[in-house]
Amino acid sequence: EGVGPQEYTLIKLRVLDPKPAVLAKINLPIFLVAATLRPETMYGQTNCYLHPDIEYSVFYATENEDQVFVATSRSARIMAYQGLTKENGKIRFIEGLEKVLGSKIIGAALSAPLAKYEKVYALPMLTIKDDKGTGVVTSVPSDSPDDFAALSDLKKKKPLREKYGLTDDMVLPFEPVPIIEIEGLGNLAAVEMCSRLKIESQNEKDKLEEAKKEVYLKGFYDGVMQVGKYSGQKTADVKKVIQEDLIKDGLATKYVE
Ligand code: A2H
Repeated sequence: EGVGPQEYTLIKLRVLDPKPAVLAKINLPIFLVAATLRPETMYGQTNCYLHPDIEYSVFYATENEDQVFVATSRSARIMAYQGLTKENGKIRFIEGLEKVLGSKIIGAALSAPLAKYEKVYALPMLTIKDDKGTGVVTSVPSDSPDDFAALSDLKKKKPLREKYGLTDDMVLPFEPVPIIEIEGLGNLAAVEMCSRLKIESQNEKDKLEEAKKEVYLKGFYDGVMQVGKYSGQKTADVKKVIQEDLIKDGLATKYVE
């Protein structure tokens, strides 16, 4: 990290009706834009994460301003210099929505590109950093130990769900989806590593670091796709084409920071 620019794919998760109260008056398509390094894992999305205490900006995106994005204001500023807003370097916020706490959007129903689940939900993750990506993280618990740990916390702890106003149907039905086979780790690699290391919560930083190293390295290069158009091919070989497919279909965009 910190060495040179990092290219992310921004995955566009569309906010479905009924929209959360803060977004209810907006009459354009609204997207939570999640920064990922793993576009080929989008088949395994089960939810999206926001930090409840981070402030997000709601702003007009694309050169026609015909869409609305939700992301940190820091990332909005960067997007404005990458041609993702109408005027280079300028952001037009939706009136009154320059700063909205994540907690006000948590619970929103979303449509996630390539996901098996037709509808997923915005859920809280307390380890999201506000100075990386967009502050929006899409969740792939099959292949990301962080995502699996945060989803497991919510499943195990009813008081945690209640604290954020989540109903059981937003959390409990969503199981990790097998999408990538990794030699020695099976087809739910993150679940397997979390179990081997006995990871109990999203706060176990060191163990999660170890799990991530293992899953990420192997999955990134030698994983074999089990689903979708490129089933049977290696993750390293399909990452780029899947990113391009998503962009062509208007479901993603590139972002560099
Ligand atoms: B990845 P790097 Cl399946 N705070 O996407 C915390 N985590 C963030 C973040 C933020 N502000 N912004 C992005 N991320 C996550 C998929 C994925 C990711 C899989 C496996 C590993 C993995 C699904 N979540 O990342 O520090 C996003 O999660 C492992 C590192 O810039 C993004 O890619 O390298 C990744 O971290 C970017 O982290």
